[in-house]
Amino acid sequence: MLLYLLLILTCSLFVGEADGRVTWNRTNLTLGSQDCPGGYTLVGTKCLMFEIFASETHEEARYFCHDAKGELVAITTATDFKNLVDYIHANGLFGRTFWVDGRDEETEGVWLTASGEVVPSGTPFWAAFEYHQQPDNALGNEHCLSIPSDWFLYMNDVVCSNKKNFICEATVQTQEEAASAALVPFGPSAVGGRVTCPDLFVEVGGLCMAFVTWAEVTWEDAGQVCAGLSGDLLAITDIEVLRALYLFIQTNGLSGNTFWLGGSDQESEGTWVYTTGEPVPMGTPFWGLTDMSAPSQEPNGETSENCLAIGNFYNFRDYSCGSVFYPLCVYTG
Ligand SMILES: [Ca+2]
Ligand SMILES: [Ca+2]
Ligand SMILES: [Ca+2]
Repeated sequence: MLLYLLLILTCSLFVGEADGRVTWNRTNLTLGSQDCPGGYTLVGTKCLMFEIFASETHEEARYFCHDAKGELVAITTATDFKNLVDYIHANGLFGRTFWVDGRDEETEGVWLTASGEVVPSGTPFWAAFEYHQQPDNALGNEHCLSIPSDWFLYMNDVVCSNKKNFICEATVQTQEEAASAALVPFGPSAVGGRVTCPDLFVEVGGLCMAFVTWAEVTWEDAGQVCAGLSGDLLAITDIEVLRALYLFIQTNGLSGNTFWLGGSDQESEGTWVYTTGEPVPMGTPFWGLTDMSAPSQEPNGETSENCLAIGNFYNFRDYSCGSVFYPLCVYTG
């Protein structure tokens, strides 16, 4: 693909030199940041088409996308997911349920895209209530992947013969996508090589974190504990850091613990800020869901819950600041 782009680039420069009157330039000929095939819109690094007037089964939706020289959109990184959710909100598309690429009909519980890529499991992708996370194959034959607005666009497995709106992704790569694919492994830790952390801290998502599982304390005291370690309560602003943290917790025997983060709305109800002064990102894919029978999204505690913690499935939830959890510190030096 890179070679192809280089070829196009070379050709366009050649055209420019060969004929001064030619008004083409590189942006006309390559898939630049504004350029997607007809009908497609650039969302993050992907060219997407939102089918809001068609309602099809998962299979029919797939054929529709093929006809449009695409495939159902594959969500394989937390950043892709966040870009998609943000775009849906920003463009008045919220309120629908969309099919996206992913099925587990070959092997129950093994979620693959049409091209055979693994659909990531867990947080921050799949809908998580307090004690339950999708996929659940609830009807016994839920083998297709959807992002329903009534579950705040978190992933859910549903019956493939349902009819839904859907999102296609152009199968040609954008320049940005080709560039980001070249940056392997993905994520903050890939930038600038390995991070060296002081004692008690471990590198997660490019940050030095301490999981203080020897002190179960209030939010206020958790901040003091972190200060004592030359740190601060962790502020998560990048969804890739939440993903890296989730994977670290799952693979290092830390699941089941609840940790304080540095977010609070104590100063002004509903305005969530970290102790670092940065705003706490709101909505999907950061904050968890409550009450599967009538879903709503955290934060939900109004003035009785003003402090941010992560437990169970490790999406954001507000708790009473007087609850006792473990501090999750980030090294500030
Ligand atoms: Ca389900
Ligand atoms: Ca509150
Ligand atoms: Ca809450």
